[in-house]
Amino acid sequence: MATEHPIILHHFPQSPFSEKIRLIFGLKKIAWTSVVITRIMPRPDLMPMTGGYRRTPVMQIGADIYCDTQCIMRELERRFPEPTLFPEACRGLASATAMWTDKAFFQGTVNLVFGTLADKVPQEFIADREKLRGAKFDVAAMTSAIPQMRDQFRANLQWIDSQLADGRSWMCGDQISLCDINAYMNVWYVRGSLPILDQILLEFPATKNWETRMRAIGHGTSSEMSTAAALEIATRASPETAELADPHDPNGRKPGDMVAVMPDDYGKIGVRGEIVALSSQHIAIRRRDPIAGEVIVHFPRAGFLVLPA
Ligand SMILES: N[C@@H](CCC(=O)N[C@@H](CS)C(=O)NCC(=O)O)C(=O)O
Repeated sequence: MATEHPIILHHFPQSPFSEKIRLIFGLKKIAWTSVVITRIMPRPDLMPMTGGYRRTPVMQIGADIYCDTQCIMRELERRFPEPTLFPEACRGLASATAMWTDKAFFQGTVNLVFGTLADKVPQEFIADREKLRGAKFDVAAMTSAIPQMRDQFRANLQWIDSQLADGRSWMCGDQISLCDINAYMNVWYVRGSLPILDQILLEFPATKNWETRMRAIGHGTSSEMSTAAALEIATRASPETAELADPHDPNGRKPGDMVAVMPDDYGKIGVRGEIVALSSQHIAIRRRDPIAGEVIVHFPRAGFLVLPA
């Protein structure tokens, strides 16, 4: 479906979560606009749009702002249904894999990467990620835990490998799905950061071939835009999300309620706004920002808190 606003991804090249979305652009052959943001805060052109949500990536379509890869991929699937990320064989599980790949699997991968990079990790990056997590980013502790992290990474890889063991091309069968995109992020991150992946993959040849297939998908076609130009688009556009009530909301929330939405794990900055649309998997809130004007910010529900504001 064509849209009059460009599909903008705010991301940075080393971001594994952004890689998921770049691959979806490749898979669905979507033309997109790349806005490269700094790897650490501040991000003065992006925060007026998100209302303080600071994790990467963020997708922007006009004055609609999509936070978290769960939410971004659902919107991309809605606009570009082919090829689907949710084949029948794993329609529900495909989304649920994020709770494995993005949390336990990813935390182990991050510790392995930064523990191995050790004193090459810049001090400003450490300070920024300590703020993000509200906890020490203890590279020395990660370095001493490398043997444990290697064990964890291997155990997770083995799950991918046994899924592929019958010779299938993709984790759910002969069609690629979100399961592949979600799991691949961790392999991609180690591939790009450490020289040890080929050695680790020696015992997992099916996973190595799958990695090659995943990489071949590419990133589709993109053009570059500055952060300032993207903000200007949001400022001029009006949000396009229609009001949607949820008759089954277990807490009786409804459009018009004021809430604060934040992740439940890290980057826990509450974004305040008025509910516009909600469902079991999605909440959209309207904000009026002194710089960006009226925007609607979208979040997933799994892994997010919705608090009265
Ligand atoms: N659950 C989030 C996780 C995103 C995430 O943790 N991204 C990392 C970068 S890959 C991040 O936000 N780092 C801190 C930052 O960029 O400010 C998602 O799926 O989008």
